[in-house]
Amino acid sequence: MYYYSENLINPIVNDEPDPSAANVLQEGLGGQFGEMRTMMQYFFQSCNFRGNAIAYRDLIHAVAVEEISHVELITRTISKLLDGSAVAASENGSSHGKRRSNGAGSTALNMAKEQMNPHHYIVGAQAALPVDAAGNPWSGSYVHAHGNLVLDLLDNLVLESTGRLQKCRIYQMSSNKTLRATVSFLIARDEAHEMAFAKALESLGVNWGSILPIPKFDPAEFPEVQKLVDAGINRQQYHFRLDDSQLAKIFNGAAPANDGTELVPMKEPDEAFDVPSSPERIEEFAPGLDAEMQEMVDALTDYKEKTLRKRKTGK
Ligand code: MN3
Repeated sequence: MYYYSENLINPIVNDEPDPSAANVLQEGLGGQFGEMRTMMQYFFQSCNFRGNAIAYRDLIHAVAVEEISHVELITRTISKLLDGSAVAASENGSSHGKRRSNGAGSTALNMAKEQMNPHHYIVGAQAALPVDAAGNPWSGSYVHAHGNLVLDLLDNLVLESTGRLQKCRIYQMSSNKTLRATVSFLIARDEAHEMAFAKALESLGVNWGSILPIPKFDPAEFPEVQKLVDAGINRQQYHFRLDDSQLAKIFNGAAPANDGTELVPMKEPDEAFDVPSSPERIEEFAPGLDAEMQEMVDALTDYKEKTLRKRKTGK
């Protein structure tokens, strides 16, 4: 079973809408080495696990559960970068100005035609899609669950290293703070996951020497990542379980980066962050409630708020 807590694993930072930045970030969500693949690959590997090497299964499962929150974080980041981009463009062009209605003759979504992926406006309502940066739909064929423990761990290390490499490239494509905050967090966490799978292989006889992490870079060129590394999140792994996990049997001691750092197993991250709410988008008919339906929604919201207040205060 799974339980949910309405928190983000990292905050989404405010900046201007940027549809091009949103589009390159799609590679990190629905690309061949993106978060949707890591989530599904580790999930299938842990569900299909055979034999009694439970600590290895628990380690793979721990990362699978964390990847769900990465999918959530990057999806919301892409949506944040898209949200309001059509209104911003039409205000800049000053041919339309502010509007509350999308009446006949309106070209509120005029800018969508010129975007890298107009599906962000036609199919989604200025929101993320399960596709890569070239618009290809995510595919289950990306998922590798070989049934062979060593091969699965090697495959996972390649996946994390490639994901981290691609995110370092995406970081250099935009200085937008919304994009950089999320990408930097994912670069730091990919490093932790490289350590997790490398440590598991180390426990089976591998000596990594000095090849990890992949890629290596000058921290001064990635200041947002360095801040997270200084806070130690690139050496932590969480298991997110209400019952017990054997994660710490493998994820402990010297990091396989062999740089003098230690691995830190944890139940959950030290901090959790608010999930931002998304405004209505009249030009996208989202959520598309008319006055009558809105009244019913308001009544329900009122009811819910009143019930919650009653439960808390007894009044
Ligand atoms: Mn991830």
